[in-house]
Formats: sequence, structure tokens, C-alpha cells
Amino acid sequence: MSRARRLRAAAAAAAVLLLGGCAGPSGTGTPDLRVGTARASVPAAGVSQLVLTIENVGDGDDRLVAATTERALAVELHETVVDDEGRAVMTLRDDGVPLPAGTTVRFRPGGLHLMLVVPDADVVRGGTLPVTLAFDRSPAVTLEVAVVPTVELLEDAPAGS
Ligand SMILES: [Cu+2]
Repeated sequence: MSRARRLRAAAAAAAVLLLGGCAGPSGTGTPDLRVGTARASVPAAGVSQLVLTIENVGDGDDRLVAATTERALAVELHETVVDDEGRAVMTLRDDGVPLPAGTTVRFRPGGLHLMLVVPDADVVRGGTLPVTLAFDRSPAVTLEVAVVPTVELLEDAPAGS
């Protein structure tokens, strides 16, 4: 067996071992994220909600850990929840948002959403702004986000909210 052939055989054996490792049920495989079109609402009262869908078609879990833009003071990960007194309140998801393998996570008004805090004055209807999403395992993704009337985001709200 030539040296090159031995190396190929070793590589094939290693690939088999790696593939075997991916079969574990605990999400030890590789995440494969498909980030859908993102849209942000026209800013009101110093904030703008940002909606999008992230699908993980891989066989490993991932997590959205942060979102950033140069066009706002901050981008926060929020979830709207109903408190003990029936009020809808926004809570900060400091721990990020899980993106389990084989699932689609929808960020929408009335549920999980991203929130631009004090967007720049030039973030206006009809414009766009770049937003970068950072993940625990997958490479960061930068989106060009269209700014649309708030009512267009509400049309995407989860049923019943
Ligand atoms: Cu919010």
C-alpha cells in the first residue's frame, strides 16, 4: 500500500468515526441554520421589533447568543410572556435562545423577538439596516433587514396572540 493510499484509508476511517459520533441523540452533531428574511418595525418610542425565522436543519443543537447592529444602541433578545396578573410583559433572554436540531424558531411580536433599542434617526420606513446574529456554534450571519410598518409585523404574530 502506498503512503498516499494509507493516508486515504486513515481519513476514511476517521470520517466513519465522525459520522458515527453525529448519530447521538444528545445533539452532538452539526447545526445547519437557515435564517429567513428579517424585518424590523418602524421605530416607535425608541424601540423597533425585529422578526425572523431560524430553521436548524442540522443534527446538532445551537443557540442564538447575541444580535448586533451599528445602527442602534443595542439589540436585545426578548420574549413576551403573560405574568400572574394576565399582563403581557417583555422579558430579557440574557441566556440566549435555544435552536434545537430539527426545529424552526419563529421570532414574532407577542413571543420571542429581537428588539432594537434606540435605533438611529435614519432607521425609517422603506430603509434597511444590517444586523449580525451570533451563534454558539454556527458562524455569525449578517442580514440586511427591511424597515416596515408595524402592522406588517403583527400580521405574522403567532395565532391566538
Ligand atoms: Cu421587546
